[in-house]
Amino acid sequence: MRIIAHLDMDAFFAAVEERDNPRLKGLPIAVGADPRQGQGRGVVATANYKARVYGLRSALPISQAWRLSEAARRQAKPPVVFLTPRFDRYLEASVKIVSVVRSHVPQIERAGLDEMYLDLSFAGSYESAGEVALEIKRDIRETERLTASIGIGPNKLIAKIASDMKKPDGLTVIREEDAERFLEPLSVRKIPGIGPKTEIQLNRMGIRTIAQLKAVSLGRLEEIMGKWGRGLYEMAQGRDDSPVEESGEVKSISEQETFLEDTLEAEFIVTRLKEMARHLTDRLREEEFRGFRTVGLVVRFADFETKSKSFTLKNPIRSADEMFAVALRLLLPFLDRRMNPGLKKIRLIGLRMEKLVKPDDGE
Ligand code: TTP
Ligand code: MG
Repeated sequence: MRIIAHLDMDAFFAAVEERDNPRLKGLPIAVGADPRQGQGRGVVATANYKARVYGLRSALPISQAWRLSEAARRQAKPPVVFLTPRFDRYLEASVKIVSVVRSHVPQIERAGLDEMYLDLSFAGSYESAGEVALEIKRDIRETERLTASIGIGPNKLIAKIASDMKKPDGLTVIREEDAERFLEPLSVRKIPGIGPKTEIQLNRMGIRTIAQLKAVSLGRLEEIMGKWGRGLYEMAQGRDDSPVEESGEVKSISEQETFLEDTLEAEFIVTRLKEMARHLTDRLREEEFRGFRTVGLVVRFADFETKSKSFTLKNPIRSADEMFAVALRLLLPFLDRRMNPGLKKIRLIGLRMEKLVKPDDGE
């Protein structure tokens, strides 16, 4: 019998900020782009639970977040404290949380900066697994002063959905025999991989809940979803055999920046690119990779048209300078008519490292 847990930190970036700065205690907080009195661009990375009461959430445009905060202020409620992200702090916290969890569980799989899967099969029963989860939660609270929510189930799918049920600071245990009934009333959107577009597509066919999805035949799902149909069919029944495995945990590391103003000023953009390369290679070292072989660049123009390019090298890149050199070659055509015939201004650039090389990978 497998017993799997999914652990996800609560309002992660905001929680780290609140912990690090006692003056923020109890206030609504949003971490993300600078709101600039409502003129800011970019989005909210995350909001703490106090700010979520005002309607703030991840990916909300920062200008809207500002308006929600101002509306609260007019009702004599505390306005939102807006903070810019400090990724190095979140990464540091993430590394520590992983080591706390490892001291309780031998087999874990990191699934992001603030989430991971744990194989708790060794506990032998759902009761014992629940106790292990409570110990882990307590340990994280005591050593890191942060709260996590944990879901437990017969596989990664159920565990992942369960961890989201009682946020923040929750623990939800779904036994194998209860898994199908647990899923049935939930929105199809709860299934990892079903995003807004697929949700709309399914809704149009009258499929809103997982129970309704379950009633669709495999053949029909394959017709609608193509290759993904089978996976979806399995998940609708609550089945997921994928193992908790460490390998390939982090596939890429990326960063993006929305400029304060759309611009085509080469010197400015190149300087930002250089800074991002430096920052990314720092993260590479902190994540203990030896290097990477693919550089990816995303350019979003003022009209939101978005282009991406990547370049893969034979030998791993290790330094910021090497990364910058490759990134610059990818960027330059977007600054002139080669890849930007209308000479449109640029709104955002993103830089990504892929094909990450681990210390134990042979060359
Ligand atoms: P999540 O776990 O999705 O969100 P959260 O931890 O802030 O809140 P919850 O309690 O609901 O789990 O993401 C983890 C971190 O990743 C989050 O703190 C900020 C970052 N993030 C973004 O930068 N942009 C996004 O759109 C999302 C969803 C998250
Ligand atoms: Mg989280």
